[in-house]
Amino acid sequence: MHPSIRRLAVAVLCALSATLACSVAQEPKPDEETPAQRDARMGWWREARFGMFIHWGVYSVPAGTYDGKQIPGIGEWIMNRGKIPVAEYRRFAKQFNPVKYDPDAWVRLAKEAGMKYLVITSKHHDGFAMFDSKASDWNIVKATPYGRDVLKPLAEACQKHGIKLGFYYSQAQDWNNPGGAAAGGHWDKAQAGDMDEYIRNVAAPQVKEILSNYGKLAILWWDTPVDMTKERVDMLLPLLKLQPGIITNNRLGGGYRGDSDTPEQHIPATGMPGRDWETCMTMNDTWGYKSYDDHWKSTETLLRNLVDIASKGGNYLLNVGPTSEGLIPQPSVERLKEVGKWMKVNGEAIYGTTASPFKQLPWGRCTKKALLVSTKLYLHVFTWPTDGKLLAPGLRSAVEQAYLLADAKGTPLATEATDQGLVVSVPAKAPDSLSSTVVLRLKGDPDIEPVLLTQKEDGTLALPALEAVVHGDTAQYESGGGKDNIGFWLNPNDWVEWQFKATQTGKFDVTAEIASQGTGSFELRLGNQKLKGTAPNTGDYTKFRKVSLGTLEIRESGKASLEVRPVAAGWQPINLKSVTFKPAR
Ligand code: FHN
Repeated sequence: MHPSIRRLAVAVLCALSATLACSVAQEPKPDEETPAQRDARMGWWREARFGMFIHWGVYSVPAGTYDGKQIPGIGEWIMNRGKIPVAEYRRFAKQFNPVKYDPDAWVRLAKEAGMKYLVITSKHHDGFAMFDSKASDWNIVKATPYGRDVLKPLAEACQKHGIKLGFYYSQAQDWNNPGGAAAGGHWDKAQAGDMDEYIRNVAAPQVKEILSNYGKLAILWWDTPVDMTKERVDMLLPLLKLQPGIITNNRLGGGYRGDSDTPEQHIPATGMPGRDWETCMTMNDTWGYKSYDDHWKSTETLLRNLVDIASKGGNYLLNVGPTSEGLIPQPSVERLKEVGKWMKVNGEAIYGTTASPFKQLPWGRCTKKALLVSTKLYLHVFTWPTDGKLLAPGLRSAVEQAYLLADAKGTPLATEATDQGLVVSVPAKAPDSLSSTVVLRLKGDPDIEPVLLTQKEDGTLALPALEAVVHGDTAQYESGGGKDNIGFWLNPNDWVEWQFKATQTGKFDVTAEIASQGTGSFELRLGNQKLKGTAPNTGDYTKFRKVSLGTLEIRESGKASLEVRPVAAGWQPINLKSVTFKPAR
């Protein structure tokens, strides 16, 4: 099924089950909350912007290897991927003895990195509780030589160092407790059982335990809501009342949207306007420890991800996967310390900031902070200008102050208002090769004139999906996982438009990059000219083909707009990556 259609179906089902759930589920929030109450509840989380994810469990013992073979995939899934029988997997617990576990050091590391909260797997899909549980003996106290609850001292360390604590809990997927493997498939009859009973007798009591026994909890992080009907959700949702003010994500299921959306391993190109969101990401390729995964992201990548996410209004939940001895891998420690060094100087440009008012910046990113009568823009410069001139494109506001965040003295930088926008004169050398911050304090709200796309010197005009203005209900810009296109284009009344500044007139050959599983027709409109097009059936919504659409004439210089509109009759969705004009030969 086309992914867009599947998503629509899921959305419809979710909406439907959310409506039905009203009569059953007692969602304590956000229905009963005013927007101001919600803002107050989410306040610390929006301020924080950066948190630590910890995937830790029995899977750190095999650490990616079972029966002498390296098991492909993420480390915490080894039981499932290796189809390890329950009794055999349970033997790994006998070797789980994290004698080097130092929760205080973990929390100090998170704090040193500039993180404000952490979320640890209290129970992952292998069903192993990292806490003392009365609901199942498959827990760290009863099944390991270590014999102690690891969450308790972590909660204490968080409390001591002022770090908010969250628990991850896999509510629907449990490969050890009978009935919990329904969602992920069985491979051992020991897993057989009834999922409702599993939720009633294991998941719900355990959620009650983690919400009751560790003091103030900031976050409950659900995961993989497979087969979570509203009846099952109803067994868990009321428990949240045990922790007033708790923040939950969107992965409980049953139509419950929670407080935050959770893009995983990617950063949405245009953020998620109107929603709180948090990208969770690994530092290498696995969440749970794998002894041979050395595919570490560089500090530069991690740091720029953090900046990128903040510039789109989201949080970054960055993962570490400790070993079975209780150590956070050294490459993670090093990177976190380096990020922390940067945060010491530049943290002001991350914490409590909101999304960039610029659509795109060729040299980096921007974050924003509204003050009483002024606004601070933080220009995060990844590519330092070689000519010492940094252009904030289209910025028309009066500048009260401009300086480098790394300059403790706050030496003023010269600024100049130009046709293109505000130009800041910066020193020849970047203060930080990873990302340097230029602060602009503006009078009032930023006044930014949108910068129009324009033709290249040879007359070529490139109109990429990211720059399109989308009109309608379903069509939207999609990115990540090889996508960079307008997709989800189910409604033939939706249309897209590019505004551009024509500098060269004449006739142009027009092409478009399209992926589709049908041959829907559409129309390009430029002023009163129209051009018909038919999508190629590329067989896959991620396989794009360039199609020639014919010729259009740019008749005069200046502002213009190109529209792409479906032809309603027989419309079949297309994914549109770009439209290009090239001077006709
Ligand atoms: O299956 C899990 C995975 O192991 C990991 O915990 C991630 C983290 O977001 N969540 C699930 C996949 O979405």
